[in-house]
Amino acid sequence: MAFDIEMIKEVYAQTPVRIAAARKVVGKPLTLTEKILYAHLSEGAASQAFKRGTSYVDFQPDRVAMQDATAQMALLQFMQAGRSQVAVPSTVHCDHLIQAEIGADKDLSKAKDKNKEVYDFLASVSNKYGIGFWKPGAGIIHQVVLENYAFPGGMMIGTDSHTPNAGGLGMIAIGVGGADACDVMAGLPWELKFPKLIGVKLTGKLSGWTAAKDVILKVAGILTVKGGTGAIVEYFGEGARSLSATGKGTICNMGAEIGATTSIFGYDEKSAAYLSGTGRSDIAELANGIAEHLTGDPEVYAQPELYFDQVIEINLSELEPHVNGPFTPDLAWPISKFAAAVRENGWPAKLDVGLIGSCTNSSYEDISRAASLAQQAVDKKLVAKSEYTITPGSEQVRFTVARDGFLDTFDKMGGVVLANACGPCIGQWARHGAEKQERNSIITSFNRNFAKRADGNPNTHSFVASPEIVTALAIAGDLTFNPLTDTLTNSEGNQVRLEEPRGLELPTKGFAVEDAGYQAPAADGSAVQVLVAPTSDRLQLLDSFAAWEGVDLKGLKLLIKAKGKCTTDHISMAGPWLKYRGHLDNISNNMLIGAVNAYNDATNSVKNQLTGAYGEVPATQRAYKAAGIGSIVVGDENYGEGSSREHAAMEPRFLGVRAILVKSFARIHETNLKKQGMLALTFANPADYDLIQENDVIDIVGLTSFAPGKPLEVVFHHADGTHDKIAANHTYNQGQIEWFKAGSALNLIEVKA
Ligand code: MIC
Ligand code: SF4
Repeated sequence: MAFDIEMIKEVYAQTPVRIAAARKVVGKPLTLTEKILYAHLSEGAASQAFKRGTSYVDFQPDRVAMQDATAQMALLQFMQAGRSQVAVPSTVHCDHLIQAEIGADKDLSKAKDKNKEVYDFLASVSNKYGIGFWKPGAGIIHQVVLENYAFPGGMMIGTDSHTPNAGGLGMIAIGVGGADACDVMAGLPWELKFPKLIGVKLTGKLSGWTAAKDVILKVAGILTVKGGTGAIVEYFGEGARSLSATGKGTICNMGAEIGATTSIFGYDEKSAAYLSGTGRSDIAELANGIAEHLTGDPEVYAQPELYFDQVIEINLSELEPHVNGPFTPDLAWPISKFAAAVRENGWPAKLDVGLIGSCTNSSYEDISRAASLAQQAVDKKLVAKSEYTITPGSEQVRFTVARDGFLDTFDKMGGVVLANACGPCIGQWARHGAEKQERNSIITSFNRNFAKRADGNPNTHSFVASPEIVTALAIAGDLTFNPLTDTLTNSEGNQVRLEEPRGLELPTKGFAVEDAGYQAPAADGSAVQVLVAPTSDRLQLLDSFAAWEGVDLKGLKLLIKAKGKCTTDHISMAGPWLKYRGHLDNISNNMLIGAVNAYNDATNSVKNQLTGAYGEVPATQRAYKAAGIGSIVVGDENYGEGSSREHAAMEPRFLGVRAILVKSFARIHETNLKKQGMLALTFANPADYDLIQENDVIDIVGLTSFAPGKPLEVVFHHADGTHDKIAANHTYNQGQIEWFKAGSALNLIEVKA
């Protein structure tokens, strides 16, 4: 069904040849990352010693994966590209649109009903263009990919920022916007700035309460949410080899939270065991045949500081379990310091809900280790004080853990098993009472904990930890409980201690599944009709964006000067808005509604410069659009952090915003803006952020000689008649400037098609 052994054979035939060619030009030992990148240069890209962080390089990924919430826009664009079939193996996964409310079965059948139009659309487009379709209930994209498609030494892109999960199996897997996926599916090369390389040397071995999750929680604390921007993180060392493949997947998956392009581990015995455990021993055999090419050169790992741009060392034997948060995934607390942090900061110590699962922590190992704690709770007569939910990552994992009795154990502890889907992780959570906006705490084994993300309540303090720590804290119902040192009072009034969690990396009886939920496409899809009703409020065919008018942009209004964190959740909220992911006009009504206006510290309240009145951001921008006036958005550091959703770039484009001018960008968002024909600019001098005033009229000058490496000029005309002229940097190369001129990258593919 799932993997394409022929394609993998081809990749493995080319890999040694291409690496040998790279060795000649680079002239020194190679990291694993370099090997895989060089093995995937597109036909046209000559092998040369690329400059890290500077050279734009064309690659040819082996496959594409898309999840339902982003696939809609990706495929609407693909339909415009004029091709009859996808050029590389591609899949769609229905995971984001299932709302968690009661439990797996009821929630799934409700979702199938509610999202029928969208699922039918995705199924028929997939069928038509040769794309594999994973039905709702089959699981979360990254788990399904890890189980079925990821392979050592491969390269894939996915329309989701957590695509790097496959790095756990030694694949370069990168999250992108739908427009990038559209290029690759159309057979075009995929462009990436040759990344910087961060090496993480893992020594020692995990034990006791510490889990793979704690490695990435610790790394997030060290590197922060922007420290990985433009870099690939390569893990190595004896500690790396001791981690299970799914544990490695967790680390790579959450590497999205440090802004890394992706993260990767080398091929080793654990990878081989996982491949065999998931029915792919033939791939393990092939990989064994070229094993030396599926890991970095020994010289690199012996003296990493000579080959990586930055090196971090973590001793797994000394690593403590961590809890990160609230409101940002990089606020890292070792468990021994967490209780004091909770008290000192006045965070609600009572824990309302513990949630395990998600794409990053829903493996057999995760679930079995969490279940060992649940079993102890039952045996030791502890009644879990918090609500507790479990989202399995795939039907295969769910079926297997059900067979092995773990779901029954959770049930005895009062846990609720949710559908194999993203659910609460992306705000698909009908959390009763959230609308009261009470201060409360939750803890999850997910990736992200931005304000409002899980339940829409800005006062929910969300923390991130391993499934083991989440389970222990849910049993205690108290964030200040440290399972390593503290006891709990059981229903008989006795003090009891939770022993260290235990689990299995892979099921001893093997994985099993009745219906994995896969639907293969038609061999010839030319007769398949894809229908989009013109009256639909969920799907809308795209119109091309207008080409650049050929002159400097003058007389623009300031739509909003966003202050502080402005993630894609702030720019294009998910949760209730996910339903409009296939309808650009409708989803544009959420544009920037979560961003904080620097002039009044309020969200979704900006000054309409035409009337002087304050109004909602989307409505204000629609007023400018109606008046034929362009605008700009100003932002702070790491603007567009988080997800790959290109809606965060398409909405401003659609509503007539011309430029986004910020202190710095997150990688995927910056590319998404460029693809859609927007100007993505950064302050040459970040302090110039302070010069812009609420009533400014803005000009962007220099576009007629827009060129790589040459800053543009932005003039802020203030209301008092004075002005400030500043330099704005950009990272457009010549090809990307052509996208801007054409109105979007897609406009160019359409012309060529
Ligand atoms: C997320 O975790 O934020 C999401 C929801 O998976 C997004 C994709 C989306 O917005 O659809 C991501 O990570 O890219
Ligand atoms: Fe889904 Fe959450 Fe993973 Fe995003 S981070 S893919 S929403 S489970």
